[in-house]
Amino acid sequence: MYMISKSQLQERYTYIFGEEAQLFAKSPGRINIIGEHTDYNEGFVLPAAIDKAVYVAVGKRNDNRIRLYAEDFKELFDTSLDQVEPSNLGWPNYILGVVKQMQEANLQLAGFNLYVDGDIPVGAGLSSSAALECAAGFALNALFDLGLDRVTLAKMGQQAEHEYAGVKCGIMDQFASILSKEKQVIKLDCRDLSYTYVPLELGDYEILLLNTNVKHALASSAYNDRRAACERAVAILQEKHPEVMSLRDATSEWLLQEVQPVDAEAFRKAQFVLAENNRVVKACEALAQGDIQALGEQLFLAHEGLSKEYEVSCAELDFLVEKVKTMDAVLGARMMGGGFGGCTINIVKKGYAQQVVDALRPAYEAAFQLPLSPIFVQSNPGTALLN
Ligand code: GAF
Repeated sequence: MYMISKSQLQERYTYIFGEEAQLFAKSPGRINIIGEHTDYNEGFVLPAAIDKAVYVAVGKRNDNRIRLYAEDFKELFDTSLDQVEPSNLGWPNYILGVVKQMQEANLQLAGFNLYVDGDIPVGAGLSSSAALECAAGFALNALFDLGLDRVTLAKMGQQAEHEYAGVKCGIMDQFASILSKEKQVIKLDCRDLSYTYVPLELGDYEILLLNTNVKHALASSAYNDRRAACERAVAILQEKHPEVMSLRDATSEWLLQEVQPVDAEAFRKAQFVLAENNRVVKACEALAQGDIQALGEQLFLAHEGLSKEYEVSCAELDFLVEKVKTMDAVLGARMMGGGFGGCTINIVKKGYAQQVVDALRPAYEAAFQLPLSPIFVQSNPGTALLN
């Protein structure tokens, strides 16, 4: 069941561009059970696509123009294939960045129109930007018969984010959007992109997201700073251990001996990454054994690390995680995604979600003068064409 139907997309596309769209695609947002800031350190992540998505409608043009329309902004953007460059408007960059990747791979594109709509709350940490990159890439791949596989499209989306949005992200979000399967989480090894699907079976529990409605303007630069700190730690380790290619190769002892005396900040960040990778492994074991309590404990521990060591949380996220620790109906919670705002992910006893929200809301809204928005999500398959 699609939130935005193909006929709605066709109607809007025709209204905007004056002719019919040829193809429609949908690419979902994602949750991540555990494993934050591990992807760009060649570690593990455990994401799943959700039932909220970006939808695109595309059609070929007879000239070399690229015309894009975003329903959220009611904005039209126009350029040509030989002038693909970052735009000040922001949103076109997620599409243009992917087009640039295709051009750099010498793929044959022609002019096209692309219409975007979606129902992923922006700024909630549910990867609406990765979903847009994947939806656009997937649709253009089909429209121009480019023959790209899903992993290549995920990598192009990631590169678009680096070059056109300025965020040096890992591969998790694009990978989850494009490769997810219903009722499964992906255990992805970001070192070699090998992956397995793990059934998301939570027994008497379910996932509840709590959106803080905080969007920090400096989130991208803080994100890039964290990545830089991890890279510093690797560079220090390499002086004595040249075989170290990423924090995946590091040991706690080496971090203590080599990095701590030289760069205390890089040490703390790297230490978090090593611990977070171990938590993903433990969480997968807990999930496989149906031990949801043990899974929940790993989430609480992850939040502690993200907040105190990695320093990517904020007062609003900390508040929500602290409060649910005292609730019997919640087995685990943590901030999710890059951080500095967005959502917490909570493992809540079925039938108790509303009670949890009602218990948190007055205190949250009084403390921060922001609404608290629950988001109920189901795991969903990845990117697909709409038939
Ligand atoms: C953002 C990034 F895009 C991901 O690559 C990942 O690093 C995540 O933050 C943190 O785990 O969503």
